[in-house]
Amino acid sequence: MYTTELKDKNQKSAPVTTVAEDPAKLAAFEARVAADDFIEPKDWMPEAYRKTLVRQISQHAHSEVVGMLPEGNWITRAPSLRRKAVLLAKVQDEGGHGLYLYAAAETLGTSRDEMIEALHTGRAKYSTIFNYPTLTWADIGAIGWLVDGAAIMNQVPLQRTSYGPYARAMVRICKEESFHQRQGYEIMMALAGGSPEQKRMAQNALDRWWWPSLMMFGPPDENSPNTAQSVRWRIKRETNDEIRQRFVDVTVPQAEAIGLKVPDPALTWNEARGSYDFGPIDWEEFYAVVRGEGLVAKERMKARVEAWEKGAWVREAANAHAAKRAHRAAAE
Ligand code: FAQ
Repeated sequence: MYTTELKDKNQKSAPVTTVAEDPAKLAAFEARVAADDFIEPKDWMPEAYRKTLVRQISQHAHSEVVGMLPEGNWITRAPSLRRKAVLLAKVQDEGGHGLYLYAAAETLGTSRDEMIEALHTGRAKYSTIFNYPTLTWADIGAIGWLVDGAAIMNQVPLQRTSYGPYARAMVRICKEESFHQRQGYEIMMALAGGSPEQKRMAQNALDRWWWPSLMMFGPPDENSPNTAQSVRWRIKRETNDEIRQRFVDVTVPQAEAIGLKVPDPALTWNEARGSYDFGPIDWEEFYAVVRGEGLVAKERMKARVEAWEKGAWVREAANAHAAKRAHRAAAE
């Protein structure tokens, strides 16, 4: 179910093993999906649908939790009390998103412990974006603006994903992500309108985060082994390339509005399409980061595992407290 092995871009193998399903049940399931009904935990579903959901939700949940690390590094270095309070709240929100998503995956029969174990042993994926370092305060602005911006673009359609618990988790997550995006853009706005040095810092952050943000949407549709089936099952409502294009169209004017330049010499407005044409993405870099070769991949996983181990006493104390309350309630 979990793997760090990425299907090579030229490999067109089926992403999930198909098992023979009862044709009548399958037809009823597909009719419900086609009618835009939500599928709920106790409903019958094909095994491949369940596996695809667990795979995507696990990747998503881990991204939220690992995503706390690059920003967490800056909480103690935020330039003012206000910025510190906002960043602290944002990082806590990301932890909450991870929890809603782990809970959604649990309704599909995969426990949080299993998922966390898969993450810590390198078998589960998380977004490539979090394997890039946060070098300056402007990176915190760029993450909120671009990374949360990309996350919202991807997650808004997921509010209508066909699996009920995932869709409902996304409604709340999207509300919080839009605050995150705005706080990031506000940081960028302040820096871009500040001293020449601050503006350079903002431009430098945009230069480094732009292309990795476009990679967040996943491989191009023709090399995405999961998209076609996931769109058929309405797990994904749109394809990787469609959402990536929308992100570019919305974000380029935002950069221009604050006097920053998107680092893409090929970027041009295409009047006929009503969209921007943009230059080629370095997919070799994407595949390398997915394989675990990101600049700070090892550091991220070390920090995650350490946090998990150091937090063991909290989990033990919470369990002991719950057991004590249950014991008392039973005695009464
Ligand atoms: N990084 O066939 P597809 C956030 C993998 S949340 C790593 O196209 P699919 C919040 C993919 O898993 C950000 N791996 O796959 C925040 C698959 O491998 P597998 C995360 C990637 O699932 C902000 C293989 O490549 N959001 O940022 C990536 O149909 C700030 C083939 O790809 C979500 O996860 C990647 N970028 O489409 C937190 C949203 N892209 O599993 C803190 C939900 C692809 O077969 C601070 N997920 N892969 O071994 C999705 O919508 C989808 O899973 C996609 C990929 C669109 C990411």
